[in-house]
Formats: sequence, C-alpha cells, structure tokens
Amino acid sequence: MSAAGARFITVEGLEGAGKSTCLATIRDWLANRGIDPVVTREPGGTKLGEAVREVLLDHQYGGMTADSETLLIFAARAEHLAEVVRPALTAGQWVVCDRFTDATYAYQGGGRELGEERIEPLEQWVQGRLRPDLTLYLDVPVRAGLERAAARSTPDRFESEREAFFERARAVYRRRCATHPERMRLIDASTNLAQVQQRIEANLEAAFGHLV
Ligand code: Z5A
Repeated sequence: MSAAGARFITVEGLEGAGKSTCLATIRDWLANRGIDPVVTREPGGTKLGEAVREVLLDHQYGGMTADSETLLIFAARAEHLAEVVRPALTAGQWVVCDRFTDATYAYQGGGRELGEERIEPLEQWVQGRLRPDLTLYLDVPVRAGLERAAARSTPDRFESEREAFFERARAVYRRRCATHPERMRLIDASTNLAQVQQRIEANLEAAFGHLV
C-alpha cells in the first residue's frame, strides 16, 4: 500500500462543478508544502484508460448497455491502479485523481440506475482495500452545472444526458458524503470561485495540515 506519508486524494462533482479549479488549488496547496503530486484522471491516466475514455465519451456508442459501460470503467481503473496509482503511493508520492469510484456509484449506480450492489463487488475486486484518503465532492445544482459546462464545449455522450440522470447522480454523491464522513467532504461549489477555493484549502488543512 502507500508508503508512510503518501496520500490519495480524489475530486468529484457533476459537470461544471469546477473540478479543474479544484485540482489546481490542491496542486498549489501541496506545492507550497514542497509536495509534487502525481495528478491523474479517470477514466484515463494510462494508454488503455485514455482509449477507453474516448469510447465512453463518443456518441457513436450511445447504445452501450450500463453493464458494458461499468465494466469498461473498471477495466480502465484496474490498469490505472496497476500502472500509476499504486506504484506512486508505494514510492511515497501523493496522488491527486480527477474522479474515481465515487463517480461510478453516482453515474452508473445512480444515473444509469444499476444500484450500488452491482458496483461494490467490482470495487472490491479491482481495488481490494484501497480507498482514497480524502475525496472532495464539489456540489452544484444540476442546471447551474450544466449551464457552466455548456458554455465551455460541445456536450459529450454523458453531458448529453437528461437532467434527471444528473439529479440521480447528485443524490448518490450527496448520500455518499453522509455515509462516508471519514473521507468524503461536500463542498458548496455554487458560489464564486474564490469562496470555493477557500473551502477546498480549509478542507486540505483540516485533513493534512498536521502532516505537511
Ligand atoms: N464517468 C462515469 O460515468 N463513471 C466513472 O466512474 C468515471 C467517470 C470515473 C468524463 O469525466 C465523464 O466520465 C463524466 C462522467 C464519466 N461525465 N461527463 N461529462 P470528466 O471528469 O472529464 O467530465 P466533466 O464533468 O466534463 O469534467 P471537467 O470538464 O474536467 O470539469 P468540470 O468540473 O465539469 O468543470 P470545470 O472545467 O472545472 O468548469 C466548467 C466551467 O465552469 C469552466 O468554464 C469554469 O471556469 C466554470 N466554473 C467552475 N467553477 C465555477 C464557479 N464557482 N463559478 C463560476 N464559474 C465556474
């Protein structure tokens, strides 16, 4: 598992929640303490993972079943853990990941209505006991997030889903923050960027301030 001191941080949120800003804030906070983390993403982070990501986001595969989608995500995750995440943690490097398994619970479990009982065994199989040390979930009302995301780029296969899909995903994220208080923090991301940034820094300080 991780060498003493190395930590695994994940960032979650619906479209337009502001994950990119959050990742930059985490990187700066760590850099100010002399830590240069591995910053990575899911799906992705490896050659195979990036290829799977392209398939997942491509409208061409719009008819994919929820089962196929979930299995592809976990295949990419297995590769990502083996090639990137576990080696870094073992070597004592911090890892910051844009989305991880909470996204599968939210999007496939909630959005696609697979339910968590389909995802739990895969999580166990692929991750064993590995869980993030801290997960920052940026919470934003669905419509506000979609408006922010739409202003940025053409919608991909997920971004083209109906609002009800994202409402279900948001409900799962919020519920998981309540049921996993040891590692998940809900951050109100509906306000201006400076305020969101302050909340992120406060959470990092509370979780790791005593370590770094
Ligand atoms: N997916 C899945 O289904 N299951 C899984 O297990 C995993 C993933 C791991 C790709 O992920 C898709 O994969 C994703 C779920 C699925 N679905 N989609 N779409 P992704 O992480 O690449 O997807 P994304 O949600 O599109 O992420 P993003 O574009 O990288 O980041 P973001 O959080 O959506 O937003 P942002 O780029 O940081 O911000 C968006 C815009 O809003 C930008 O112009 C900002 O300047 C603006 N913004 C951000 N915060 C604020 C505030 N506070 N005020 C005002 N404006 C703001």
